[in-house]
Amino acid sequence: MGLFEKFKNGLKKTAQQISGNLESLLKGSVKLSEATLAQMEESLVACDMGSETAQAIVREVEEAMKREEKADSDLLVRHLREAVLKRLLKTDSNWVLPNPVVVLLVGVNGAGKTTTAGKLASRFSSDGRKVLLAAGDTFRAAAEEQLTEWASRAKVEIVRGAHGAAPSAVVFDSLKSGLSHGTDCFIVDTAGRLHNRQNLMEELKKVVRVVEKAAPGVKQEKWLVLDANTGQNAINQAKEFNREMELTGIVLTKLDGTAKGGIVVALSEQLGLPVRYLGVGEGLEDLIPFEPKMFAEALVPDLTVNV
Ligand SMILES: Nc1nc2c(ncn2[C@@H]2O[C@H](COP(=O)(O)OP(=O)(O)OP(=O)(O)O)[C@@H](O)[C@H]2O)c(=O)[nH]1
Ligand SMILES: [Mg+2]
Repeated sequence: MGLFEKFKNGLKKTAQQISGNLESLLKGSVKLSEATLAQMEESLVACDMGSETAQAIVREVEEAMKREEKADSDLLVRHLREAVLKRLLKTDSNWVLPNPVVVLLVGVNGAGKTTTAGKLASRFSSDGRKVLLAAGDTFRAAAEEQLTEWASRAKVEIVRGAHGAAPSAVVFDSLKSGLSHGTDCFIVDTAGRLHNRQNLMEELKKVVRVVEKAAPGVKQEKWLVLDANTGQNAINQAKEFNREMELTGIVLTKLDGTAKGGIVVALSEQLGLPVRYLGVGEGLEDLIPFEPKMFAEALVPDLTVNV
């Protein structure tokens, strides 16, 4: 299966729920009823968009439909997709990976940080960047081995510290060694942590400060790695991490599974945080750059394609 198919497959259920529902709701009807709108809102909430965002979208679609001559289901889908896309575009600039850059991957346990570090290393290296992986997870015994495995798969260098060393010390060492050897892309794996553990947040902030000091002028990307199956709690996680360390983006993993996808819209609307990459599997290549239009079309597909 191609990457895009994996991604579309993951969102299929959600897409069917959103567009499929509308189709049956509008069958034979000439008017957009309150019940239809309520049902639409419900399906948006069910796919993790959050009630605030879902309500705003439904209101917008309702307004747009008032200007149409009939309550045609294709039109309804189009307006819904436009409302979703508008939100995704809010955070979409013509972003490119800075050069040089330090990409710091943070998030709760098991979100997919280490896997994502490996995938990103491979991608950026293929793009011609000189990549170095920094094993900033010095907490879990097997973490460094796991990242070393990814480094060899991605064919990039890795810097490891002593077990139990401060993550900031490992990052400092990797900067020192990398910068003198022409590295222009540092990817830092970190230990999983809960967003409400203050001491662990301080540890991350220290990493950020060390980079600022040891590599002044090097842009830092601070990406929260989020499991797409987290549900609405993802918003809380993002808010907390963002408050502590001013995130610059999100990587949403495990979209190949039973993920719902609406969380991307909520993140965009409520936090203004851009999604940069989507994880769609456990392999080296299973990563796709986030594209708003592609995402909106997968989430709210045309009825003819979908049902
Ligand atoms: N299906 C699927 N599985 C993924 C994806 N990304 C990561 N995983 C799996 O999720 C599990 C956890 O991934 P890790 O990369 O170890 O997660 P982590 O955030 O580094 O975990 P900690 O270091 O323990 O906090 C592994 O089994 C990965 O193979 C993805 O995009 N799709
Ligand atoms: Mg890890």
